[in-house]
Amino acid sequence: MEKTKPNEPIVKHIYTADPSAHVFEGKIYIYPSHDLDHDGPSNDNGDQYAMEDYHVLSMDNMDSPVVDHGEVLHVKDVPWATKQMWAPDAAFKNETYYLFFPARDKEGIFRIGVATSSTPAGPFKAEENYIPGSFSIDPAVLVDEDGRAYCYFGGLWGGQLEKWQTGEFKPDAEGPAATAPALGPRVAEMNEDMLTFKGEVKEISIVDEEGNPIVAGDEDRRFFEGPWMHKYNGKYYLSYSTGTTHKIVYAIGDNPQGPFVFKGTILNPVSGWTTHHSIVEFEDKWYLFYHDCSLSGGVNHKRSVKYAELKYNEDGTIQTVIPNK
Ligand code: FUB
Repeated sequence: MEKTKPNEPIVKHIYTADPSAHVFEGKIYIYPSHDLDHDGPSNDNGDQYAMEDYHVLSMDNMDSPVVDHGEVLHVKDVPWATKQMWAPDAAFKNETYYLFFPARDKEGIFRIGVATSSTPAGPFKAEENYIPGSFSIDPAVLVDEDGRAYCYFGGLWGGQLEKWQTGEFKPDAEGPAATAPALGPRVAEMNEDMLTFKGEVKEISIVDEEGNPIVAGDEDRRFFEGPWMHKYNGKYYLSYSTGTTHKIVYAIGDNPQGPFVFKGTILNPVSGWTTHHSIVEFEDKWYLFYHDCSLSGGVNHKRSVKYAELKYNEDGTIQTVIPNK
């Protein structure tokens, strides 16, 4: 098996995307989407992202080959789900590994489900139902140092976040006006069981340095999809994709539920429409895991996971990663 190199696909035998990287049991485990190698049509609803299962990948260290632990969960084994197993994440608590994932339910509405395993490499067993009160896509779960866990989620367009502005699913709802505050990602504290939300789902506020909300028309800075949360020097870093402008950007806050002050760009646009990432510390260095479409020659729904080292400035801001295309 080949060693991994920064800014190269970490595996080439399957297409992988939306990597959520974690250090479990002293290794890096990566929980990606598994892109299907199909030639069907594309649209703004994201129908081309027709994924059916998840694989888990792991690396002993940053120089070692990547192990593909195989299929760990298939949509046919998720009682409530019908299709589109999009960007997942994983967390460890209660001596259990939890896989969080979005998929469409029997009514075509995106929901967030959980599956559990006694090992980070799976296989995972899905719960009977999705998390009650969950909606939209792209869950990312932070287990904070005090043991409290938070689930961040949300995505515009095909991710359906616009349709939940009233708290109920409205199939024809559109996003806010360009001058109105953008829709924020959602956060819910998890119960101790890690299978249910503790309280209400809250909308996260992202503001500029003057405290003004980032507006919906500010496509270089407004939230689109793919929230990720990490901590650095006691601060909470919320990072996400800007979708239409194809950047990974970040905002910093003092509280895991916000508000967050917009700071800048972590990753410039990659090849392909989507961009999606995670951030992890391993052996005293920080890494950005991301994806692009270079291996498929630019096919938006055939993506490959890569990584790059992430560096901070002394003031806690992050140096922008310039991807190779
Ligand atoms: O992989 C399907 C969707 O594309 C993800 O849920 C989004 O974040 C985007 O990467």
